Amino acid sequence: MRSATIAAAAALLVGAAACGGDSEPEADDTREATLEALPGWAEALPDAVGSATVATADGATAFELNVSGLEQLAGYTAHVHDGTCDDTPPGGDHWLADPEQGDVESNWIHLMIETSVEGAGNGTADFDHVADDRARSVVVHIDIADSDQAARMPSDRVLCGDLE
Ligand SMILES: [Cu+2]
Repeated sequence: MRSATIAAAAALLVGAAACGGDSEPEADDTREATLEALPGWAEALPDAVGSATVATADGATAFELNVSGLEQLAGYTAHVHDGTCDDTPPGGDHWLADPEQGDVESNWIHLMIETSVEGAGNGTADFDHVADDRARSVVVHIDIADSDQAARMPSDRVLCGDLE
């Protein structure tokens, strides 16, 4: 009986391989966020806005960000976060692909941009993670070391937008 069981299992494996090993594709999902300046920054940068797209397909995620009205020639980092913009702090913590791996860069969906002389910037990045429904917002942080203005602000969190 035991060998019959093994033979059946082997047949299943061969069957899976014959179809290329494909499982059902996960549902593709595109979510967007409209980013607005957070308290403190809204007064300093009255025209600051942004938009972000988080698109999952085929087990991967594409992250796209556009910003304007920010400080000129400044460095910013954007992450997908796990809270909403009404949380404290806005956006909560980093979304983590595998929460057990902890808060490390390889576990994030993020990108870095440098603004133009007009204070605008954009970027795209692709990840092997699938942004699931724990991904709830996009937060843009300024690199405080780059900015006198940032050093006077209560937080490095400049923009936040909920993913919808
Ligand atoms: Cu962040």
